[in-house]
Amino acid sequence: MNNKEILSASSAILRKAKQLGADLAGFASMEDLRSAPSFTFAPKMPGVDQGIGSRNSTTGMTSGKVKWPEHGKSILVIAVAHPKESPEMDWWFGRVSPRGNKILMQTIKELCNWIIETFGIEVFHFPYHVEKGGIYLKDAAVKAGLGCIGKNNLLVTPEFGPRIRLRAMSVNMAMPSTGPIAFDPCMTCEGVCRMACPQNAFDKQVYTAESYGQTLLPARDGVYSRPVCNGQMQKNIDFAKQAQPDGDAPPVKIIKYCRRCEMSCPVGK
Ligand code: B12
Ligand code: SF4
Ligand code: SF4
Repeated sequence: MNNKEILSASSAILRKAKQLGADLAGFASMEDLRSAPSFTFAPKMPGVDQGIGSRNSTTGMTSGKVKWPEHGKSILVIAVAHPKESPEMDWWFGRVSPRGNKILMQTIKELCNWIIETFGIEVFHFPYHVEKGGIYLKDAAVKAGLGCIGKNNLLVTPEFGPRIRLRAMSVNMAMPSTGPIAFDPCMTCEGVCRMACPQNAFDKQVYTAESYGQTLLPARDGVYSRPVCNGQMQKNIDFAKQAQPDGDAPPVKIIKYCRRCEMSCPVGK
């Protein structure tokens, strides 16, 4: 494809992503992403592949390291809004994945098929967990121009604030990157997200630039404590109540993970 055709394919793919269910979509270069903060930090972080948000590794990579797909030049990141008015989009019904997650998976799946049929480009649907072949999605979203990393350690978008969930795929064609964008609402905000945390996960300096050899750290300045936040997730599991999802289905535990640092942010609709 020549440059004009690549530009036209890129716009068509981004349009299609939105038709299929994405609220936001963008392209990042895979080469750029290799040196992004999460990708360089995670392999140095103790316990990165242990705990609630991780799985046993099937990639053969060492802790925190990403297994990059062999054939992939650009990464397409999509976001689905999880508005305050629809909290159930983020709930786990027993072992059944949340509704928002199903929309994300289905959208990428359909997009993969459509891209192969339309352009004949090789694609790869990234699994959610890095230990299963996934990537660090927030950094990918920043590079794709969807938003910035906020003081709450989440991707904050101009449209929906941090109330979005992410998923990604790679395409074996160098698409023009759609980011990053000049957007940083945290510069002028006192950090209500941090104050809203029920576990005070942002209270102490946990990581320093000197120890990790990089200045961009969890929650920007290294104050986000993963084990403390993880403790809250465990509580959410332990105290989940049994309820009937719908119809005649048997009752299951509905897990509502903490979202206070997300819900308290004033940015977005
Ligand atoms: C493991 C995991 C967890 C673990 C550990 C979290 C952690 N951050 O360490 C636990 C279970 C505790 C957890 C909690 C939550 N999670 Co979680 N989690 C993940 C997962 C699978 C991997 C994250 C990870 O290990 N990152 C690596 C660590 C080392 O990086 P980090 O702490 O994020 O810090 C880096 C960034 O801040 C970055 N950074 C800082 N400044 C800058 C600046 C620039 C320019 C750039 C590019 C990057 C950058 O550099 C830091 C490293 O140096 C991702 C999905 C994925 N595949 O990416 C979801 C994900 C990050 N989680 C998500 C969510 C929503 C949550 C929760 C709100 C719980 C919930 N209800 O779902 C909380 C929020 C916690 C918080 N405030 O960060 C969403 C975030 C959406 C968003 N708006 O950003 C993701 C993307 C999943 C999804 N479905 O979309 N999670
Ligand atoms: S509440 Fe303020 S500091 Fe926190 S993420 Fe939102 S804008 Fe940034
Ligand atoms: S998800 Fe809850 S416990 Fe974790 S940092 Fe955010 S507010 Fe704190």
